[in-house]
Amino acid sequence: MPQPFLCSPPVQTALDAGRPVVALESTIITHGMPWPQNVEMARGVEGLIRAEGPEPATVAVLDGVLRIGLSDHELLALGQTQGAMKLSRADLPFAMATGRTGSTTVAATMIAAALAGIGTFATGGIGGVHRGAETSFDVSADLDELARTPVTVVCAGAKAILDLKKTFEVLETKGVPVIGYGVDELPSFWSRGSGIPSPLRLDTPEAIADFGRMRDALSLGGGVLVANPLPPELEIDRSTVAGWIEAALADAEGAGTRGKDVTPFLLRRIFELSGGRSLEANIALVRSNARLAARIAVAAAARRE
Ligand code: PSU
Ligand code: MN
Repeated sequence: MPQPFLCSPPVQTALDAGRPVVALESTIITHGMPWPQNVEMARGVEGLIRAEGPEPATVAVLDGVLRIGLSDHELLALGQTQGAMKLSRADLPFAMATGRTGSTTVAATMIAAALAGIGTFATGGIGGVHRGAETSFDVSADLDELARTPVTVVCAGAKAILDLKKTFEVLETKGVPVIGYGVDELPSFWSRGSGIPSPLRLDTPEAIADFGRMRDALSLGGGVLVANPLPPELEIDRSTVAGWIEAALADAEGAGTRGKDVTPFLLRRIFELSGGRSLEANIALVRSNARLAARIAVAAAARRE
């Protein structure tokens, strides 16, 4: 069996030279944001990472090939694709074996990054324990992936549509370190606070790189979650967000939304209810996470030299 993935030429060159690379997910492009803001966001984020030094590597499955790093043309095409699959650990190899096109969630992007030797990954918010999980059992595969795959994931916390307390309890049980970046309270995606204390706190990219090295030295395996609050000028008040979430959850219930469709449905509904404000905040937080991930990747590469 040949190598099951294909790196773009710039990503391959960077990896061969030992230069830093930052992985990016693509579910946010196909299922998390509307066209054309999705492609604008994806291009902007790649540019920000390059400006910090590392090479960006957006991950997706195109016609059955697991691609690590997309050309601008491919990014544009993916952003306009209707009916792309949303791929996690279970269905990534299914899409590859059957020649399908799909975007990768946090879990599947971590798998791809680890395969290619990329240690840092930026996203918006991870999946987690859904509200009502005590009856629906809806818990994102992202949490198990963080427990098993050695990649540092920079996010703005878990999406506030989830049960955040349960989400962070599960991460603690699984031994996933959760680091508040420069803050004592975890962010909740659209807002800087959540009422949940940061289990750990670090204040610089260098300190995060040092922490990663210590984990490597102990052969702990598994990932690290860095929770980076969005810029204060774009955060949305938690009580305002709470109102949109209540309404969106009621609509999802009414529409009988289940499983993989829940997260995209809620994000779309909240976008409508917020008059686009949630999208503006979402783009700002992804950009901020990309910049931080780039700096962590640079610090980690400097420590390997
Ligand atoms: N963050 C966003 N938009 C998204 C997602 C995260 O701002 O669309 C995606 C991520 O890819 C995450 C996925 O892995 O939602 C979680 O989906 P689920 O809850 O079905 O596991
Ligand atoms: Mn789910």
